[in-house]
Amino acid sequence: MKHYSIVTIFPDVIRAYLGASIMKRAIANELIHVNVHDLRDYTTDKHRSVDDYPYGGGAGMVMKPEPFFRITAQQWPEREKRRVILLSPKGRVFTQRVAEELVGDDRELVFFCGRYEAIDERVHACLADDEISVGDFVLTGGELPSLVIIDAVARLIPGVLGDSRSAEEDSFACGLLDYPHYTRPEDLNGRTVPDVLLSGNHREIDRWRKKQALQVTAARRPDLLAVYQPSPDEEKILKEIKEEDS
Ligand code: 4G1
Repeated sequence: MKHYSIVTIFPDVIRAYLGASIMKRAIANELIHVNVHDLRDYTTDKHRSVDDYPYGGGAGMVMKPEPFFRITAQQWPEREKRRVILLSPKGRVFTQRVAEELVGDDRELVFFCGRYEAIDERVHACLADDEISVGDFVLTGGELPSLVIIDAVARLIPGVLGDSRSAEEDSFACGLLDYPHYTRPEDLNGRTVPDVLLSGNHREIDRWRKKQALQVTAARRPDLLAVYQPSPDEEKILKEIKEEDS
C-alpha cells in the first residue's frame, strides 16, 4: 500500500479534500494510506508558534526550523525509509513524469507544506530529499501543491480509478493534449456533435481523435509537440495539418 504523510499547520484543509470522491474511496479501499500531521503538535512553547521574524530583516515571517526537525526525528527517524518532499517555488517543476517517478518509489512520501514567506533554509538543506514546485505563481501555502501531487500520483495506482484503462489512455500520459469530447444531446440548439463520432467506424474515430489531439497541441502547446515522438501514422497526420493551415 502507498503511504503518504503531510505536515501542515492546516490539517483540516487537507482532510477536506481527502475526505471526498476518489481519494475517499481509495483510502477506504486501502489502496493508499494518508497521515495528516499538525506541525503545531511539534512545538514546545505555550503559544505553539511555528513562525518567527527573519534574520536580516524584511517583510513577512519565516517558518521556524525546530518543529520540522522534531517531527522528522519522531515520525521518520530512518532516512532510507522516507522521502521528504518540500513543496517550494524553488523546486523542480511537477509534471506527469515526476508523478510516475513518485508512484514507483517504495519509500513513504512525506510532504512538508510551507506558509508565510518561506521555510528556514536549514529545513531545505538538511531534511528535504526532494523539492517540487507545481508552477510559477505565488501562493499562500504548500497545501494545495501537496494535494495536487498526491492526486496525480494516487490515480496512477491500479484500482484507484474505477476503470483501469483511463489512467494510461489519458492524452497527457502520452505527451499530447486531449481531443474534444461530447455526450448527449446530439444537437444542442444547433450545435451538433461531429458526424464521425456517430458513424460507428472506430478506425475513423481513432484517426479523427488523433488528428484533433495533434492539432490542439500544435496550436496551444508547441513546446509539448517539439519533444513528442510521433509514429509514422502520426507523421502523416502532422503533414496533413501543416498543409491545411498553409
Ligand atoms: C517567490 C508556488 C515566492 C508557490 C516566487 C508553487 C512564488 C509550493 C509552491 C513564491 C508555492 C514565487 C508551489 C511564493 C509556495 C512559502 C509558503 C512559499 C508559500 C510560498 C514564484 C509563498 N509549489 N509558496 N511564496 O509563492 O509554497 O509548491
